[in-house]
Parts: sequence; structure tokens; C-alpha cells
Amino acid sequence: MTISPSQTAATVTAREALAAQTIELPSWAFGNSGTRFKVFGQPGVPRDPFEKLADAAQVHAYTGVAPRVSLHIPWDLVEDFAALRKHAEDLGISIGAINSNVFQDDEYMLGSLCNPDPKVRRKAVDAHLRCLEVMNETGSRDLKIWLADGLNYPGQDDLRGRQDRLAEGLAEIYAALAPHQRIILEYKFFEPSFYATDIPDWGTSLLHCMALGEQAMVVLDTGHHAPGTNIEFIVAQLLRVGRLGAFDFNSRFYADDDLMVGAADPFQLFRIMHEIVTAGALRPDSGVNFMLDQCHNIEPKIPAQIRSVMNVQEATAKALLVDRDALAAAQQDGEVLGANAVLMDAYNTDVRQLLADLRTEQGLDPDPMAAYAASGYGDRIAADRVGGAQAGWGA
Ligand code: PSV
Ligand code: MN
Ligand code: MN
Repeated sequence: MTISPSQTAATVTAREALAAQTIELPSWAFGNSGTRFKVFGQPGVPRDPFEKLADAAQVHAYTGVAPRVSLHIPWDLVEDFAALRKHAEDLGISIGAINSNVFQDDEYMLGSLCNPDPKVRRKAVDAHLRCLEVMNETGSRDLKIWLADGLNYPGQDDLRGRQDRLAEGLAEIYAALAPHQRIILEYKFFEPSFYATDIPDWGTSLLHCMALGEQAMVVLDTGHHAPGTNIEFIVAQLLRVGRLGAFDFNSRFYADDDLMVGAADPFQLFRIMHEIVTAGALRPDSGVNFMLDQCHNIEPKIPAQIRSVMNVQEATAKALLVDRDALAAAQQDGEVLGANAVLMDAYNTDVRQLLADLRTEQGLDPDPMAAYAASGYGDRIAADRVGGAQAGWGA
């Protein structure tokens, strides 16, 4: 289905909303990554955080909607964060969420904030306080916390005691937030632990956020649920209570695959964006940070990020085209098939021309993938950069 003239008004409204949408890119998407079997190095990958920002700026240059980059500390540790911030600004972008990494050091084998050893918990809290210092230097609003804490065996540690330690550690970090800053707390149902994870689900994250206060919000990573989970229900529920702080968008076929968002299940992405639009949460002031959390193991990284941003835009455009009056009427009348048809009509609309027109209006090339390919940037970095860094582990 293509857009008919009768849809013109909706199309204009959709274009305005799409023009205001922003998507945050992960610095680690630009480094080499892989599985535990093999990391395939790619030519031209960034050698340091400055080069990661330069590559991210390319994604923004061709899409116009990706002006922020999340950093991961210590993967992106630099001596002078003010210089990194200035570098971002010179490139026309800014530094977004700061991700704490308390899973790489040997001391964290039995956990970080939940560790039975108070010395390790101290180290983990201090790592977060260091992240807050970085945020003050970079101008970041969000401290994103994902913990690898958990257990492999029943009885290994006290499930409830770990929750108490977690609450205590989070409270100390929360107390150090500036008034405009937030903790965004991510959950994941398994991995690296296989019996129990200390923040396995949105309910646990939400309970901790509610205990902390209004500056604590939940992060929903689309790859962090059991297969078959109705993710849009979680989105609706968190929006209802005003606690959806951010997305980590990616796709999964099996586990936490971190593939390009919209690649495995574009219909799910549409359903998620439908809940966002319905709740008015697309507006930049809604507090929902639309971030990508992806690794590009075998595909070139900059084009993969451009494609991912476009996939989010396409799902968003379709969600904006849902005929909400018709949907409400059909729902009210109990028209099961009619209501479903309204949603499917929007999903089956080809929005690629609408987005191309929007880009032209914004002075961008209507085809970001082709424009980037023609720019020669990929060849230049391949020639200029030798010895690129790994995305995370060992970076
Ligand atoms: C954990 O699986 C996670 O989703 C967290 O967001 C980390 O910061 C990120 O992956 C690292 O790739
Ligand atoms: Mn994530
Ligand atoms: Mn993940």
C-alpha cells in the first residue's frame, strides 16, 4: 500500500513528528566486535573514542536524526573529557548516556553492587561515582546502569540479600546525581549468569527505580527478554507510570543477539512505536531516550548504523500513520477485525518516499545509504587508520 491523497494531512503531521525524533548511537557499535568464537577485524575501525565520535558523526550527517553518542566507561576512557566533548561539538554532535562497566575486572566475578564482599561493592559504587564525574564533564544527562550480577547455581548466594545490597549501592549513587541527571536502570533476563540475574526483568528494575525516586527510570533493551515476550505491553505499562527512561534498540533471533534493530522483527518494532506514539512519548521532552545498543560483527559498521536509524524511522513513520480515530471507534464498537485492519493498514504502508521527502526538505540526500557509500569516507578511514580497537572486551 502507498500513501493516498486522503492521507496527506496525516502525512504532514507525521513528517513534523519525524523531524523532531532523535536516536542515540552507541560508541561500541563502531569498534570491532564478535562472539566468543571470533572477533573479525574490519579495516578502518576507530582506534580511540575520538575516532568513534567521528564515525558516529557520519551517521548523523546522512540521517539528520542521530545527534548523540553513548559512551561506555572504561571502554571509552580518555584523559580529557572536556576535549572529547569539544570534539563532539565540533563534529555537530554531543555525548549522550554514560554506561558504567562493572563487569570486566576480576574482582567482579561474583558480582558488583550485589557482591557479598563489601570491598568489591565499594569499588563498584566508586566506579559509578566516577561515571557521574565524567557526566559532569561531558554534559550528559543519563547514567545507564546494566549489571552483569547474578548466580550460576542455586544456593550460590542469598537471592534476597543481594537485592538489599543492590538497593543500598543504587541509593548511594542516586544521592550523588545532580538535579537534571537520571539513573536509567537496565534489566536482562539471563547472561552472563544462567541461574539467576539480579535485575532480570522490568518489574525488578521498576521497583528499584521507585524506591530511589523520580530521577530513576527503566531502560528496555529489546534483546533482553524471553522469546515470545510481549514487549509493547511492557512499553505501555512503563509509560503509564512515567518510568520508561530509554530503549536499547536491537534485534534478536535467539538470545541477546544485538543485531540491527528492525532486522529480525520489524512488526514488533512497529508495535512498540505504536505504543510510544499513542502515549505521546515521541516528543523530545517525553524523557524517553531512543538509543541503539548493537554490535556489527560481520557487516560494515557505519552503514549498519545508518540502516538501523532508518529502520527506527520507518517503524515510527508507520506508527504515526495509524488512523487513531478509526482505531478508537473500532475498538469501542468491539470490531475485532476492523481494529486489527486499521493497525495493519498503517504497518503495510510504504513510508520510504515520505522519509525521502523529509530528508530532501532538511537538505539531506534522500538516500542516506547511497550518499554515505558515494562519499568515500569508508575508503579513507580504511587507508588512514591502522590497528582499530575492539568494541568492548579488551578495548
Ligand atoms: C548488556 O547485554 C548490554 O545490553 C548493556 O546495555 C551493555 O551496556 C551493553 O550490552 C554492552 O554491549
Ligand atoms: Mn543494552
Ligand atoms: Mn544486551
